[in-house]
Amino acid sequence: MPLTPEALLSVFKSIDLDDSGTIELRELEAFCAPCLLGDGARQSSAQQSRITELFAQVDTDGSGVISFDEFCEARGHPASLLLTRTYRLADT
Ligand SMILES: [Ca+2]
Repeated sequence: MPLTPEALLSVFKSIDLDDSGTIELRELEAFCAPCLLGDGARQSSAQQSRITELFAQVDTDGSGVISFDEFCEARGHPASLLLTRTYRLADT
């Protein structure tokens, strides 16, 4: 089921823990970690670097934060597999 802009905004806000209107790397890490790992598992350096890589690819203007526009554009991007998975989780 395609995500509506409202649903995307809802996911965005759920990642933006400090309600700053942008997603920082640490917020993406905090959001993705439970999706990648089982409860209580430690984040491996490989998973850490995967999240960092994903963040850099979504942050297309290199500002160091992900704006809502960038977040929306990440849909369908080959690098957004991780985000797609999190979208699906957020969808259910
Ligand atoms: Ca934020």
